[in-house]
Amino acid sequence: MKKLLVSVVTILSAMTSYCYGQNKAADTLLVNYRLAFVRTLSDSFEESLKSASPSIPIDLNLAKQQHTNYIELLKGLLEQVIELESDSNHPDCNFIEDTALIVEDIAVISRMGAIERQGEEVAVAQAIAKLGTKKIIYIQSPGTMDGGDILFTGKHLFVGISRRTNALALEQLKAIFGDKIEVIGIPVTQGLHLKSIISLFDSNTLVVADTEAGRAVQNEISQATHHVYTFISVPDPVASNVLRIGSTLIVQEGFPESEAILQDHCLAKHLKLVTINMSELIKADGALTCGCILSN
Ligand code: CIR
Repeated sequence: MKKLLVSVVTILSAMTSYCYGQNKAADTLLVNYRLAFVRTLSDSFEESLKSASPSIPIDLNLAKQQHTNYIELLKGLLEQVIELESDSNHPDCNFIEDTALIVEDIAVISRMGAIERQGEEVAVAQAIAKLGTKKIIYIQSPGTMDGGDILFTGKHLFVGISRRTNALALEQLKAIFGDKIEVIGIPVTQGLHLKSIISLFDSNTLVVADTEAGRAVQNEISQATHHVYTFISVPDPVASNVLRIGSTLIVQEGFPESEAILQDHCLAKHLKLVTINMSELIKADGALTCGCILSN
């Protein structure tokens, strides 16, 4: 009996470490990006789209400095950062995440939900094509998609159905990825994008805003995935958008309560938390993920 018990325990512990190993491997693969595309902040940035009414005036020089700091931070974490020139006809062009989605060897080029932003994707598609390693697929009209609505966890591709991304784009994404990854639509009732209220901590853990909209998204995700994710709830919606690259978690500076919560989780998972001040980009609804397109 004792022998049998020992064998069962041994098998169980072997299974646990195998699964842990698998998860760890999946996690590493997911966040160990090799390169990022970024786009210089335009001189016309003060004219960017803003949801606040009245909008808060932007300090352009400070915005440029903060954006440069962000790019420098990425350069320290990645093998390659490809910087596209700004386009003054597109004041929002530095928010490059919205223009395309890269998942492994597939790049989906957005048809962005805000008409003012359509066209930003042209230079981005050209730059991705130059890599020569990605199959490029365009979202077709009348589908609209902003990259800020796409949350990829390795297991699932969550697609925020928002003011910017519609159900037709969701159908197209299901056709593109559906045979490999489960693609799930998540209604976004408040805020700009899905990732304005939820983002990736690791392949099993998501950071979510402790707001009505955040809780609604958390419930949707939990139910649709049979509760496979753990959620880290933070009080500041802006701080719910974190940027995970390798073993570093980039967090917005200036939200101490949320930062303390994230720091505890980082310590538990041996991750390094780094903060960055993006006050001027926040005024144009910019989050941390929106400044880059990451790729392995
Ligand atoms: C916009 O309204 O499209 C821009 N002002 C902000 C885009 C932020 N994008 C993102 O978080 N993915």
